[in-house]
Amino acid sequence: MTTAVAKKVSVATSPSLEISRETALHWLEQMMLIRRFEEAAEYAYTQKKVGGFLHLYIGEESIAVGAVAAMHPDDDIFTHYRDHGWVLARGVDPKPAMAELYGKATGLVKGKGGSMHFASVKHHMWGGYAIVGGHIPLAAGMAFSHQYLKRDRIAFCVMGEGATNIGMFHEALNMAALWKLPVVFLIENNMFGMGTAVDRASAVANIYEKASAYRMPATRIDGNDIELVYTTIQEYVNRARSGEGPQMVEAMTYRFKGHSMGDPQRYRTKEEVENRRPDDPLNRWEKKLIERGWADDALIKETFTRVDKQVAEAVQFAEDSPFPDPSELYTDILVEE
Ligand SMILES: Cc1ncc(C[n+]2csc(CCOP(=O)(O)OP(=O)(O)O)c2C)c(N)n1
Repeated sequence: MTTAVAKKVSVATSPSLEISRETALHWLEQMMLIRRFEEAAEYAYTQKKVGGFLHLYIGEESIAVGAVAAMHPDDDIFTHYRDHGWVLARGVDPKPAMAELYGKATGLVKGKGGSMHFASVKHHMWGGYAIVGGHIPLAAGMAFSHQYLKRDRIAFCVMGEGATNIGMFHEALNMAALWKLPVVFLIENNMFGMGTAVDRASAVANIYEKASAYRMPATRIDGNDIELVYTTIQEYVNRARSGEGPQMVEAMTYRFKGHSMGDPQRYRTKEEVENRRPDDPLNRWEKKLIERGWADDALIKETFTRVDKQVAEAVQFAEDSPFPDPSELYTDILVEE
């Protein structure tokens, strides 16, 4: 593989279909689950049942679902704080996920992390980091351990485009490239870092071009096209796994909600958001499945009903669960030898 400088943006066209109807419907259900889970979380937040920060992934679901499908279950994922979708796509039960948002003892990390720190070691899901860019060197470190111990695993590092302006991004990319580490960096370019548009924050308009400074293969894709996400990530993950060193994919997307709850969104107009609605990845996938004769309105409704029930049960579980005992303040803070 030669220098990064990437392939052209793939906007509208999907690659030829290689997935089964069963897989297609599974992806649909996973995207619906993430959507409904977050809508329920948003509602609970407005009722003051969920505290702290809450960053919603609505409009970006195809990236997590497509990318997770392209990896091995024991590949290690590190994400930023916009992490609910990644954890659910990895197969984590929505009940402990919801309980974590509620700060309950039955939560994914015992109610001590909240929205930004979802993690499940069993699922090779290492979190959920609130410091922008802070997890990038951790992913490189995990990739180093895979290489050193000759494991057949890669590290997968998810971040927003804003994180690529942070020093740790460059340090980690440099070392990853120098040591040819098995790591894939995925940039979810949702056009804004908090209230700052990408072109006001990054000197480089095409984020994936930053990889070329480290001679890293990179590409930019339409992240709202789930099949394209799947096939591209599969290709880049395979390369990292087969010893070709670090890789980068920039997935273009758009977040429909504010940066986090309470964002007045003065940096964009309502019209701008509405104009992006036809590109909603869930609706696009529904339409595609109907066109292919793989689903109809009744099946879609039925799937939503199933997902709604699952989310309602998760909310009930969170509501019914106890808060952690105050003694929990003193556990999980040191590693015992
Ligand atoms: C080191 C650091 N600086 C600033 C912040 C405040 N902050 C939180 S999210 C964010 C924007 C990051 O945007 P991006 O990486 O594009 O991710 P997105 O939220 O759009 O998914 C900022 C500046 C932080 N958490 N950490």
